[in-house]
Amino acid sequence: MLKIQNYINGELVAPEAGQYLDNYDPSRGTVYSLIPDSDEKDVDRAVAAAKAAFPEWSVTPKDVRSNYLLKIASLIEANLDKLAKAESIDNGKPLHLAKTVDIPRAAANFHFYGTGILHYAAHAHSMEDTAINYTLRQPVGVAGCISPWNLPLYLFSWKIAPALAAGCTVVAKPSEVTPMTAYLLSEICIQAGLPKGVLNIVHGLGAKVGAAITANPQIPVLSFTGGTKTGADIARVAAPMFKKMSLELGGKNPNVIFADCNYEKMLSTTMLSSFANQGQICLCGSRIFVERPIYKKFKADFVEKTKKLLVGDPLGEKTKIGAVVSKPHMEKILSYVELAKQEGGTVLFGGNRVKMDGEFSEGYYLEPTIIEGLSHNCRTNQEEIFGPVVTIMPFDTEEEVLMYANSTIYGLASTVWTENLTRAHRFAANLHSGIVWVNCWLLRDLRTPFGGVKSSGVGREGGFEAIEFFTEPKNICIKLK
Ligand code: TXE
Repeated sequence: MLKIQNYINGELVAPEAGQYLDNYDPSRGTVYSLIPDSDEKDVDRAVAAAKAAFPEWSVTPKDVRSNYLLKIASLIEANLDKLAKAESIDNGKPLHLAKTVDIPRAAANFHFYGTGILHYAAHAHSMEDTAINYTLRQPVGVAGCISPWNLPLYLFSWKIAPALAAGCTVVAKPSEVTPMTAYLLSEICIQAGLPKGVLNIVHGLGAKVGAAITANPQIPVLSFTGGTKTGADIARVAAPMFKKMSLELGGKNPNVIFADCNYEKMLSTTMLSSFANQGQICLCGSRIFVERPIYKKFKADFVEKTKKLLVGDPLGEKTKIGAVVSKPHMEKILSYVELAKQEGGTVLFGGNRVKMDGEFSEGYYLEPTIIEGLSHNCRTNQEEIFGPVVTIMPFDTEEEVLMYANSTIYGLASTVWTENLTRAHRFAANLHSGIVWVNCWLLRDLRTPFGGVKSSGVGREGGFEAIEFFTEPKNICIKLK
């Protein structure tokens, strides 16, 4: 059985204590590999390596840093099939999704920051003939990067690439639920000749390895993506240490459909925004609000199309819905379906575990689920479920649906469907979220600021925002006479 190794100081090494955790294949419900059950000692070794590498890496010319990132990007592309299959087996997502979204985006993340750093410039402020001010942006130091299980390599690389581009060295921790592609990335970094200690990957539990990274006084900057509760736990430790933090947390995103929308485009995209990656994307539109004149038609069409989504083996060509990531997560999602019924909801379709046969009989498969008849402020419509479960609800006025959309503690992403340009601009401006898609979903330009408000997080990733996050601005004022 494969024993995943940590990547510390340029080498693949066992955890100091020699302990390992089971790593499950969610499509079969079986253990298929082992991951290091690392602890504080492993994190200390990784931090020492990152600290030792920082002086040189932080002054390595940008074009040299860029070349390493571009080399990693091209090796990810060259290993697309292997990485995509590994991601699909580790996470349970359809292979097609890993091949067309996860892994290409991981390569794009390294390519984007490998080129972006060459064009990043800071400002100067002239005081005419009195003085000149210039802003020096220097890499913060050793960056801690902690990422979740839903888009493993995609989100792991989304943090690591800008940190390395900015001149930071990194101690990174992937989710213990989906460690495989982070391990394969270690091998790629060795192949790319990345200098030792520049990137270190320590596998293990959040409460042990994640907490050790968070609390380590030699890590002044933390980039985290995961649950809102965990984000709060991290902030509670890091804030009194005055660490820089980027927290990309949960979401409970509204999908607002006006009667004048381009109906066919809306319906096909809503299938994706509802159920892609088994609904395990923080950007999924899990609360669907439909203007009353088209509610009945939408309900019938949406249920009809959802019934046709094939739930099956993630490696299957025709599979649209794979396995959810773990047994505890499957049970959490099913508990929300029960809660919805207790809150007065009607399950229009789905709500059950899909019992497969043969080698998949123990896999974590759920039916895509549509629920109607709930109030906007019940728990089912307020709490993040993070599975293939959406609620639908009619509305009559723009003011009413704006109140519904903004009524949760979250504020990550919103989707709006309307052909009325004035309304699109007005409604988007009034939504409490960091991202608004109009007549599209998950259309991403990596230069744009990415992140949420309220309990969806603090800070922004993407574009030069991420380079600025991993650097400290220093104003230097020079008297001219
Ligand atoms: O996230 P966690 P999980 C939401 C979603 C999901 C919930 C929990 O609702 O059900 O979060 O998912 C590490 N100190 N999202 O369990 O626990 C952990 O090891 C430091 C939304 O995956 O937040 C993992 O590497 N680190 C999200 C990472 O944090 C800690 C995507 C995320 O784990 C830690 C995923 C600690 N105390 C889940 N505890 C999004 N916004 O995309 C855990 N970790």
